[in-house]
Amino acid sequence: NGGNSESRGALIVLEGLDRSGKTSQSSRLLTYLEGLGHSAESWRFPDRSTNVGQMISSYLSNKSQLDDHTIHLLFSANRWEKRSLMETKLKTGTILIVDRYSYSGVAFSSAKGLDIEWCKAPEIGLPAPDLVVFLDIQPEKAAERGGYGAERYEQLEFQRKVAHCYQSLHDASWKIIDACQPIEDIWKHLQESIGLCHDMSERQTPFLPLAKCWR
Ligand code: NYM
Repeated sequence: NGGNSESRGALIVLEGLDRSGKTSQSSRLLTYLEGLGHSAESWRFPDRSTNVGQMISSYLSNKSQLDDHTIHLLFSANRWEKRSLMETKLKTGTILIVDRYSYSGVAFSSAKGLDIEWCKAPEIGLPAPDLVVFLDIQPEKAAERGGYGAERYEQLEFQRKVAHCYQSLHDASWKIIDACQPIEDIWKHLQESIGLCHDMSERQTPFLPLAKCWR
């Protein structure tokens, strides 16, 4: 029912540590949803194509230094600058598959020691996901996967802290998939989770904003 303005699109978020397999699963999901005749798009945060995104990219590749609070707010600003487009797409029936969202923002910054409530605050009011899928992998296993790149945060010790922070973020609504399974099994579980969400995208209710109480 692509482009059908009668029903809104679903906002599907994929979260997980670096090297947990989010990117391959999102592109597979996109192909799958398009194959079913849906209007769907695959997005990722940070979106490095904007001015803010370029500042983030430069920070991640160690070309610039920024205060931890400053970079946190830039990651958030990078989502806010895409908000109206995100909402337009959802309202006009496009399913958005988003590789990382507010939860990455909070998990990575609070892993540095920033206060978790302070980290959540700038995310309040962004569209709330209909489904959050967490690709669960032990930091040690992720590190074995072809090694990390040279970007900031891609270190085992830090990823352990991020894993711990993700633990305190997720609630019962998250779909947690063991990311150490064979790739076909991960895909099967992801498809099942999408099945649940599919009904939701047929509904005409507007999406909710992330509320103050989000975990
Ligand atoms: N990251 C990503 C954050 O620290 N905060 C955020 O809000 C987001 C969206 O950026 N290590 C971190 C997680 C990743 C890094 O992401 C770049 P990717 O998915 O490797 O492009």
